[in-house]
Amino acid sequence: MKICLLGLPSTGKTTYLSALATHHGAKCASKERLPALAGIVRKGRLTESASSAATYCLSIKKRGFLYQPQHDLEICESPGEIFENLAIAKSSYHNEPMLQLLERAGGCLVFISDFMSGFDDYNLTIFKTFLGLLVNSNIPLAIVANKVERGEFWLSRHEPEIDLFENFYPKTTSFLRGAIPYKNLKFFALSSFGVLGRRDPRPNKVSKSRDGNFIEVLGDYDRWQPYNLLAPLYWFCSL
Ligand SMILES: Nc1nc2c(ncn2[C@@H]2O[C@H](COP(=O)(O)OP(=O)(O)OP(=O)(O)O)[C@@H](O)[C@H]2O)c(=O)[nH]1
Ligand SMILES: [Mg+2]
Repeated sequence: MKICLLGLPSTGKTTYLSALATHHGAKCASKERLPALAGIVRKGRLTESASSAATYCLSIKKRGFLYQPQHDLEICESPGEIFENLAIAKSSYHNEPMLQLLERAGGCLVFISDFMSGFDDYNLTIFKTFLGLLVNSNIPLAIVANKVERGEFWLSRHEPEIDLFENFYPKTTSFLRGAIPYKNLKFFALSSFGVLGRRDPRPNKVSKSRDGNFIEVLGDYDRWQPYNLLAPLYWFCSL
């Protein structure tokens, strides 16, 4: 199954793939192998924003049951600019790279990492254009609140749909609920960095200044416990 990984620049898409590669391994014969990305987070490297989409393969099996089929996923990371472009260019003609990316897609994973009032209209515009481009309106959409290890969002991780999306982006949330069949829309909370421990909910991250920019990288590698990495992927496989 092909899954498109979408979101604005710096929402943590490549870091997510790197966390998946490190924590869950991957095996697949074709395309770029996900393990190529393992180590990016560990080294605190700033990931380059790619100019074109890159595809990685991952096989997953749900643990804890006697028999579970294996699912082979092709995760296709889109450069943030392609998603960002939806805010300004509304026609299919101006969104050709997005249309190509969506071909054969069995699901879309959309990352949102900033929850600030004032961005509801911006997100609404993006999602209106995006849904207009979807030829197959039955594609399942997992809307993911990323970087939720942050203190102000950590408690919202149990009910991200209500406490994050509905709270910060009410118009966007209600638009999505109205436009997408209930069974094809789900909201998740995720953090590739996680917190320091079960009894230590401090975010496992440090802030650094790089090339004049302020960035956040993983803090303590030995205590690295990402939060909810696989949940959206399991959901796609269960539909
Ligand atoms: N706090 C926090 N920061 C994160 C997390 N995941 C990624 N980041 C940081 O977010 C920044 C952007 O991460 P990327 O993975 O490069 O983002 P991207 O979505 O791939 O960006 P583009 O490829 O440019 O679209 C980096 O500084 C990461 O260290 C997370 O779970 N928590
Ligand atoms: Mg990236």
